[in-house]
Amino acid sequence: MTNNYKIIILTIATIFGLVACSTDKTSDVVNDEMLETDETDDESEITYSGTASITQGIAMTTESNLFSAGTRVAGEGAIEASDATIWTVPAEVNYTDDIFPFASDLHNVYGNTYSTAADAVAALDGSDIIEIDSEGELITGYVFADNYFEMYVNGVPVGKDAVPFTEFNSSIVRFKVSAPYTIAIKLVDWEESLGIGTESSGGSDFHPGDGGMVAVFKNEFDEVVAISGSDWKAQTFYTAPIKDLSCPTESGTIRNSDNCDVADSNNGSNYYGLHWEIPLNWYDEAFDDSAWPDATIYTNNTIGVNNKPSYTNFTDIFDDNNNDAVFIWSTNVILDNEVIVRYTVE
Ligand SMILES: [Ca+2]
Ligand SMILES: [Ca+2]
Ligand SMILES: [Ca+2]
Ligand SMILES: [Ca+2]
Repeated sequence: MTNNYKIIILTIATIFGLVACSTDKTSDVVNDEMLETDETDDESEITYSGTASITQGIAMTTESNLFSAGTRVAGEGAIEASDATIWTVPAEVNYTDDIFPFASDLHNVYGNTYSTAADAVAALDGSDIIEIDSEGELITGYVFADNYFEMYVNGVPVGKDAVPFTEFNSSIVRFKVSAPYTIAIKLVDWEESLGIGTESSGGSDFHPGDGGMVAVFKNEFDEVVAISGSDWKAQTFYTAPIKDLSCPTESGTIRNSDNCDVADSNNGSNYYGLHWEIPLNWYDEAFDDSAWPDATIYTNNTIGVNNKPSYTNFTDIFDDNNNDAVFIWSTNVILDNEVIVRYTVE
């Protein structure tokens, strides 16, 4: 049950601004302007009918670039919400944690690029295989994620994406496990303007990028045992940019921003972000995801993969006529930037 309530958005920027102005004895003009701005903010009570913590504006950069070879800068930031909680944007990840293994390459212009999945698998020496159950089946997973993934099976890390942002890449994970087992993946649609979910694109400084993930899992007989689809669960934990806080709605566990504006702009510095806490044991087999929304499916055209060799080289895997894996995400593939998907293989 969600209660409607009113919050007064007093931005961190305004607080800092007032502090700065109160110590600035030389600029009465600026002081007057700031006070007027403050009055305006006080009057603008904004109706937000959801459970998220709300941030406004661009985060403080805490990591300038996780992957300096990449085309777009994959930074990380921290930002304080109106309820004084602090959030890592676009997501807390294990990219620099050596204990969390990298997935192997299907196609990665900074690593190995293969023309076929068979070539990519043939190049592996077995040291990549994560053993969850010693007597388990060898499962090979093929993943394309826009932009970044971290995958667990029964709570065990089995692979993280080699490229956090761009260029687009695709990956292989291999693990030994006994059914039933649960696949849980953290997905991040990375951002250039930290905290507001945007990137520079098409002449606009603040273009809301999109996400999307497709995955296929096969056993050692090359039989498909799981594909991404609407029978997966998907929940969002970070939604941005939000231009109007009265736009997003919640119904039960559904965090809906489908009616929110996604148009490009050249001034996103006051946009909002919505943040929800991720359950501590989200990757465990025992985590109860039954109340989570089903994944929403998206076409290849919507995700825009038809010109990307990291996808098109492997359509025999991702677009199998008999077992067509489809792109999944939460309900909003543009505004939802940190999404967790889960699926149990019986
Ligand atoms: Ca990637
Ligand atoms: Ca996005
Ligand atoms: Ca993206
Ligand atoms: Ca497909």
